[in-house]
Amino acid sequence: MTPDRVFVTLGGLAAVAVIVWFFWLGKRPGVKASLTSGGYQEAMILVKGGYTPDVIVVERGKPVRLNFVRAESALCSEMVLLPDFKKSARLPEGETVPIEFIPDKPGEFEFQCQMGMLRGKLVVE
Ligand SMILES: [Cu+2]
Repeated sequence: MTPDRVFVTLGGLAAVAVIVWFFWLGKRPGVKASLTSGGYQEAMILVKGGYTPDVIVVERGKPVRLNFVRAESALCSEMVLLPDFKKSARLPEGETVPIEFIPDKPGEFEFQCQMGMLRGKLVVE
């Protein structure tokens, strides 16, 4: 291997390491739900090839309203499930579908499509 090949190889490895760190290991801070006049902690979640944002932070004990907006027709995202809160909803394309519940225990709870391919997380503090 010539020195420039070694350099390119190391550069490539470094890039892979950064990508792995960013996507799998890096701690994403999440988006804090905003408190609205009705006393709900609300967040808008875009459903399109995934959930955006995919980490929502809320406070324990206060009612939460997650507004899912599905902007695609892919079957995969037709339903959203929050198994820990026994909630699920069908998401018609283009409509805003609120899911309301009270997070009564701290922790991290996943929400997902019915096949578990799209995933997001609710962090209760
Ligand atoms: Cu799916």
